[in-house]
Amino acid sequence: MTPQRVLITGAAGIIGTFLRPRLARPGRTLRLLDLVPLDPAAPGEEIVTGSITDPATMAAACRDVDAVVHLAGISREDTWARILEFTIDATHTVLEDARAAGVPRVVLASSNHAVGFRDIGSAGPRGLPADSSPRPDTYYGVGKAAVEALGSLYHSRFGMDVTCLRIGSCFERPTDVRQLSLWLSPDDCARLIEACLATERADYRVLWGVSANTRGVLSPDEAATIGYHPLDDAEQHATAVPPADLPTRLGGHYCETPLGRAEPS
Ligand code: 15L
Repeated sequence: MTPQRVLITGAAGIIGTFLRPRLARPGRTLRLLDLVPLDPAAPGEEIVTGSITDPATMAAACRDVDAVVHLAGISREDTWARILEFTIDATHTVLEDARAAGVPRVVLASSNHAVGFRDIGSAGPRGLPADSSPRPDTYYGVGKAAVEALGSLYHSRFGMDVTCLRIGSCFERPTDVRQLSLWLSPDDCARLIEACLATERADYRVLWGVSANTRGVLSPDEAATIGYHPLDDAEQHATAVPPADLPTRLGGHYCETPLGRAEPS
C-alpha cells in the first residue's frame, strides 16, 4: 500500500509546486512544508511553515508520517557555508527527525551535479549508470553527494527505505540542448516519486530522475527496477530549442561556474 501521509519539504519550490497537485490522491494526506507561505491547504493537505534547519519544526512535521520527500535546500551553486547549512546539515536534521519519528521511507532530491564532472561521451550504450560514484562539479554537487551518503548511512544503520534521485533538469519544458538529454517532465517526476513511494522492500537506491528522452544519456535501467516508466520525451519540444553542441560534461556550465558563487535564481 502506498503511504497515506507524505511530508514534502520545499513544497513551494519548482519541483514541490509540480508535485503538489500531481501527488494528491483520495485517502492520502500531503503535509507541505516550506519557509515561504504556500497557498492555503486544500482537502487532503496540511501546511507547515518553517525551516528544515530547525529540529523542532522537523520533529513536529515528521509526526505520523509514512514517507518524507525531501526537496528543500539549496538548488544551485552557492557559498560553502550555505551548502553546509541548508543542504548537508539540514538533510541530517530531516533524516534524524524522520528516524526518531519512525518514518520508514525517505526520498532525497539529489542531482546530476553530484556526478557533473562525468563525460557524457563515456556513458556507454545504456547510458551512464545511476549509481556512478560521485564526481561533483560544484559545492552544490558535493552537497548532493553528501545527501546521498547520509541516506546510505540511515538505510544501513536504521533500515529506512531511502531513494536518492539524481534529478536531471526538472522544468516545465527543456530550453537548451543539454536539457534535451536531461529533462525530467513534471508528470514523469510525479510518476517517479509514486514509484519510490510504492517500493516493497526497504533498500538504498540511487536513481536518475529523467524522462524517456530520445537523446537520453542516463541509464533508465535502475529506475525501471522500482517500476518507474517515464512517458514524456524532451524531443517533443526540440524545435523550440536553439541549436548548440551538447556539453562534454554532464553538469554543463556548472563545471565552469566559479566555486561558491551564488547564481541569481
Ligand atoms: C539542478 O540540480 C538544479 O537544481 C537545477 O536548477 C538545474 O540547474 C539542473 O540541476 C540542471 O542541471 O539543469
